[in-house]
Amino acid sequence: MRKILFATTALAMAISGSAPAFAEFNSRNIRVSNGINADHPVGNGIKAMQECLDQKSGGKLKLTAFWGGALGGDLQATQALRSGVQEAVVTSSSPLVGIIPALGVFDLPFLFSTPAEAYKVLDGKFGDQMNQKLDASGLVNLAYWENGFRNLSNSQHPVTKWEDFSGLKVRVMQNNIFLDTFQNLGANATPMAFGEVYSALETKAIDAQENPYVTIDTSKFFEVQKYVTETNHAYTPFLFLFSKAIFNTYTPEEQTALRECAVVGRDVERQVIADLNKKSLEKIKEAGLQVNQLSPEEQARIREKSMIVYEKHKAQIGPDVVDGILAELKTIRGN
Ligand code: TK8
Repeated sequence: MRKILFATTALAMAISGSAPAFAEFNSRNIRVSNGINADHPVGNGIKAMQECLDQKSGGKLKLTAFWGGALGGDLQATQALRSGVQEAVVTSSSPLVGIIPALGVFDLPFLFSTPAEAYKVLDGKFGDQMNQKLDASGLVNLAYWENGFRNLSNSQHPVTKWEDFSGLKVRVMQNNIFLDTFQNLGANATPMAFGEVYSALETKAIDAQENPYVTIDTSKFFEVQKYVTETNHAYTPFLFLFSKAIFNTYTPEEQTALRECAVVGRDVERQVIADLNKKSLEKIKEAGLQVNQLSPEEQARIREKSMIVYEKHKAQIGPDVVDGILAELKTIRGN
């Protein structure tokens, strides 16, 4: 009898001995919405993040992704986070400038020149400063994921120089800085939510849009466009945002797991984008689109003429924010 009792107690102890590792975790269903499709590298990032969460939480923290704007566009989903009715969203920073004007700094044309320097700024002190502003607006940014360098596509003619933008009906994100950048280029710019872009291109309500190659590929814009120009005019980050109202109800262990695993997912997502970029470009060409680069002279000319946008929006973004990022880029570039 004693032996049995001892055995049972030992078993119970063995079980409870392993249990405390996950005792601080509750079963959570975390809805993550996106405007892009499941085959975008964000899909790979979410998968990697889930594997990490499974390990840390013993399978208790579950991500459920909603693709193609199924839970609403970037802005709508972000507002749902702020009011605590949705857990998470992977969103572009650009449509959120109405909530946090400082985020407009990432919309400034030709700000970043390489992914590497963008990572240094976003994953470092400057990114933290922006995270504090997001936090003050009810949004916890778990990590900066990647959207990538944006390029122009259109259905009208090749764009090889400044003058070719003239009169092009270009969809821009719901963001004043993008609106001004394209108006300044002579385009007829129209702000529009991402979810409406494909059909607006298809029905010729607009001629053009701008997004990274990976999005032109996975959101199938190549089906309704004829020309692509490698403009690299902006690198706008994705934010992996969590509702602060909901985050605050989670245990510290759950919060830490989410933060750490969002970084694991980020690294996978960025790597997949780096690998997919070339393949997406090949796919776009194979679909029959004409792709061109800008000559270095023309690239420099467009860049130079776009600098007026910095002055125009500095006050609204916050002079300290604009000067801060430019100073940090100077240090990173070593000049
Ligand atoms: C997807 C958007 C998209 C962005 C845009 O929801 O709106 O053009 O680049 O990726 O965030």
